[in-house]
Amino acid sequence: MPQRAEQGRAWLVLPTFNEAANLEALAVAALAKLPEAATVLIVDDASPDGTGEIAERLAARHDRVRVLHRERREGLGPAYVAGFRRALAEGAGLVLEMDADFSHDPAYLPRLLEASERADLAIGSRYVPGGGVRDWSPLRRTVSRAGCAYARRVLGVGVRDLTGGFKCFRREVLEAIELGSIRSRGYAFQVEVTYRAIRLGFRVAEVPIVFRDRRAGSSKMGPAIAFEAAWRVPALRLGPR
Ligand SMILES: Nc1nc2c(ncn2[C@@H]2O[C@H](COP(=O)(O)OP(=O)(O)OP(=O)(O)O)[C@@H](O)[C@H]2O)c(=O)[nH]1
Ligand SMILES: [Mg+2]
Repeated sequence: MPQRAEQGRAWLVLPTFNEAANLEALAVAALAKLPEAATVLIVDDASPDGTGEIAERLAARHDRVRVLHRERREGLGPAYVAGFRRALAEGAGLVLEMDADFSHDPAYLPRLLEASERADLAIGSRYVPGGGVRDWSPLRRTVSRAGCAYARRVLGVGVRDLTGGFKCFRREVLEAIELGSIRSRGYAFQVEVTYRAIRLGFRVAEVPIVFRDRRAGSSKMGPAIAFEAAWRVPALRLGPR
């Protein structure tokens, strides 16, 4: 079956900045849930807490783990673009992305892979029946929900969880969305890639997930990232296509 072959050529891209307390356990848990031949690519932006060294140790121990070290912290968007390019260059058939802090449970990885048999882009979604958020304060929940509703409305799309970062792309999607012209750095990046995929006519499926607060370490989310998303979302409509 061609799809099985594609799942074997799955690459999981894990962006990290100061995830020393989470990375090893997360990478091991993810490897256990992925097909045997899948690859895990850690993209570390020179974390000062030693995450890069942990990634190197993992790569030395597991031949399915690779590391891409970047010199400077540039935000999630550029880290993902670099990771996606590497995965495509190495022949990935499916490319997955997730946070490296246990907010995204590796147990959902098989469901995303399965959904990508029917869809070009499968999204782990907090805002479809069966999905949800644990641990967050009422304020953070409201901000997230309102952000998603705002983006949906402004962009006129039906996808419910536009800001989430737990996804599985078929290779063709990443080849088509012109990674080089993406300027978003924070959450806006997640909105931008999904919106481009929709505009190009790719099939998008939402898979319910329960999102939890990060297990350890500190958040990189701040007002600058939320502000970027707020002004960039309307601009996406005027984007390349
Ligand atoms: N390579 C790289 N990874 C990043 C950067 N910023 C965030 N990340 C990673 O992207 C993922 C999501 O970032 P988080 O810090 O969890 O941001 P968040 O999910 O908005 O915030 P919390 O919910 O509080 O955890 C995590 O794996 C981070 O380590 C960055 O500038 N470069
Ligand atoms: Mg997080």
